[in-house]
Amino acid sequence: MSKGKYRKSLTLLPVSLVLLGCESGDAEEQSVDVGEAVGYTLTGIEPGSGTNDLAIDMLDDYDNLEGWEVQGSSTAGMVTSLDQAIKREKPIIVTAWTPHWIFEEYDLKMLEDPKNSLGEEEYIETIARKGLAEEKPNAYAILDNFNWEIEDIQQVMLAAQYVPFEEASANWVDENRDLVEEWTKGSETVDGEPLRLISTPWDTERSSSHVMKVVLEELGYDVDITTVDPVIMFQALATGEGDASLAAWLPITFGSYYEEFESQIDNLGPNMSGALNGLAVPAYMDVDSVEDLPAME
Ligand code: PBE
Repeated sequence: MSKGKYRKSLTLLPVSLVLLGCESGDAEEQSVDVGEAVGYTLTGIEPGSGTNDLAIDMLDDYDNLEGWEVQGSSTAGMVTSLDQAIKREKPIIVTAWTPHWIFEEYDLKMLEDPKNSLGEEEYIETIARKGLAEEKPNAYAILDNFNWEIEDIQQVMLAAQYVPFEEASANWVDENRDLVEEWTKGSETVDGEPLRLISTPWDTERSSSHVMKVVLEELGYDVDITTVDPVIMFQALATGEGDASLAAWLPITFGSYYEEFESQIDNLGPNMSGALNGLAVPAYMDVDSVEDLPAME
């Protein structure tokens, strides 16, 4: 972190606290300040999302987080709080995940999580309703072939900061014909056959769903994207209301839903690897691990 910048904010503290800080040493002084400055609160996202739920469970995994809270709101709210904190060079701890454009936009670091509460590397997997393979083998094969890299999804996510997802996805498909052909090779065209993709309300899933919509519509499908909460996504496939989803973060984020619905859905395997949930902080903060966060006094 930049010590100079942090010191500037220290001058606002009562003199006694500053003196106390000097006596107790730099690291401790700063880390106690971090807890107080963030109100012993992690800035979360949508209640009911995998990331937010995992962060709540995390509080029980670490002794130093006893009494801390997760303030859930929305992903947009988390990003706004992060942006405001960074503009003022204030400490903030957010629940975050990669891939996400905030890591391109801001200088952030993901805190080490030695207990793996928010998980290790995850896969984003493709799941479908039972029966899709038999009823729409052509579409099923394309969904099954769909596989891309973090760099690919990030291109769509970044572009979609400036243009709608429809446009960002269409451009990406145009620029990545070789890869798209690997997914679609040998497939037949159809005449307006409907296909219902179920997705969740995050940019990672908006990107994958819209890219798949472009790819399938070029082949004559009529693709509808329905965006729902994670648990509803699993229910929609289990009941057959939806055809497929590209949005299953596994094995951790949606692990409990997956266990519940595993026997009622079809898993086509990962479409991307290297996703990760974690706590992120601005790089200027002097904290590297969840274990560095100060316990409440
Ligand atoms: N996420 C992005 C979602 C899944 C995709 C990690 C924020 C969640 O936590 O449910």
